[in-house]
Amino acid sequence: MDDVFNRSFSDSDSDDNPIYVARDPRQDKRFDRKQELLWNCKGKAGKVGQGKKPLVIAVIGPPGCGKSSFLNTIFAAFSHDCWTEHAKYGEFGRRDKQVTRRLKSFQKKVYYTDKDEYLLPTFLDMTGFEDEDTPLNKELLRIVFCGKLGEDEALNEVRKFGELYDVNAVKEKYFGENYFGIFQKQDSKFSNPIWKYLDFSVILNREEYLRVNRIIVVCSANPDQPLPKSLFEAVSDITKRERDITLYGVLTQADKYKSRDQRVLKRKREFMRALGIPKNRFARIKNYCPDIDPNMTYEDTIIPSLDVPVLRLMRQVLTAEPTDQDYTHRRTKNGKYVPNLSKSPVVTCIIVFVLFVLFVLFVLFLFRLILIK
Ligand SMILES: Nc1nc2c(ncn2[C@@H]2O[C@H](COP(=O)(O)OP(=O)(O)OP(=O)(O)O)[C@@H](O)[C@H]2O)c(=O)[nH]1
Ligand SMILES: [Mg+2]
Repeated sequence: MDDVFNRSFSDSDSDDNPIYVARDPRQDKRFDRKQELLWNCKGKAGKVGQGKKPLVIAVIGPPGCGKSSFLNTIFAAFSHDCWTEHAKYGEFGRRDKQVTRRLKSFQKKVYYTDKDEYLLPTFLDMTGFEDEDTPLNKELLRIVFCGKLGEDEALNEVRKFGELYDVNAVKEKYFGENYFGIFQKQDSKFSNPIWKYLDFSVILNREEYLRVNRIIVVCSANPDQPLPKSLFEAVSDITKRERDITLYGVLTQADKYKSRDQRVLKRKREFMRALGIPKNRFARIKNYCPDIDPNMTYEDTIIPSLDVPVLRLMRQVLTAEPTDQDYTHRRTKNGKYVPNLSKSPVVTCIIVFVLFVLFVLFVLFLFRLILIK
C-alpha cells in the first residue's frame, strides 16, 4: 500500500512503471490495494434497499480517445475474474459523421458477475459528439444528460432533425411541456401544405430514460492531438450552469505518453484547466489493451496495477452528492439548491388552477355576449 503515502499516485505511478502481467493476479503487488479500493467503492455506492438508485455515469470524449476501452477497464477493475470486451472498442467509423451513433448503456447486470446487492452505477458510452460549441451540439448534449434520448435512438437523427427544423424544434420535441410548445409534425400524412401546417401535436414532456449524475470526459494523453476545447466548453457550460452534474477528467494512453515528457505535463494542465476540474477529479490511466499486454493474457485474468488508478477515481466519482436522488431541486449558478419548478406538483396545480379560472371567465364572457344579443 505504498501509494497511500504518494498523493499523486494516480498520476505518476500509472505511467512510468512497466505493468507486470501475471496469470495469477495475487502476484501483482497492487492486488491488496485493489481489494481495498473495491470495498471503498462498493461502500460509497450503497446497497439495494437503502432508498437509493444506481448513479448514471456518462463517458464522453473525442473519437478514438479510448472511451470504450476505459469502460472495459472500469468493468475489469470491478471484477475479480478477467477483462471482458463489454463495450466494443477499436477503429470503426472514425471521423465519419454519417455513421449511425447510438447511446450504449451498461447496467450493473451486464458487467458485474458477483452476486451481491451493491448499487453499482450504470455507464453510458457517449460517442459521436462533434468538437463544437454550437447551440445544436449543446442541445444534443442536454438531451442526453437529461436522459431524454432512448437507448435505440440515433444521435445523428436528432442532429439531422435540428439541422432541418432548427434548435428550437429540437427543444420542443425533447423537452415538450417544459417549453409549453406546439410542435409541427415532420412526418405529416397530409401532402397539402395547408393541412400540413394545421397538423400540429403538443408533445408531452418526454420520459426520462437515464438522467446523468456524473460525466467523465476522456481524452488521449497524446500531446500532438489538439484538445477538443469547444466540446469541453459545451460540456462544462451545461454542467455548471444548467445541470447539477459533476465533471471528472481522464487522460488515457499513459503507457505511451509519460509524465517525464514536459509536453504531456502541459497537456494535462491544459486539459484540467479547460474542464475546470481540480486534481482529485482527474486521473491519467492505462487501459487494458494489446499495447499493454500483446498476448492479451487479461482475457483470462485481471491486472490490479491497471485497476488501482481507475478505482481511486471511481471512489471519488461514487461519493454521494446532495442532489443524487433528488429530482425536485436543482443547483443554481452560485451553488445553492432551489426547487426545480418544472418538477414541482404544487406549481403544476397552480398552473392548472389558473388555466381553469381563465377558462371559466371565458365561458362567462361568451354567455354575456350571447345574452346581450
Ligand atoms: N496504448 C494504449 N492504447 C489505447 C489505450 N486506450 C485505448 N487504446 C487504443 O485506442 C484505440 C481506440 O480505443 P477505443 O476505446 O475504441 O476509443 P473510443 O473513444 O471508444 O472510440 P470511438 O467509439 O470510435 O469514438 C484502440 O485501438 C485501443 O486499443 C491506452 O490506454 N493505451
Ligand atoms: Mg467507442
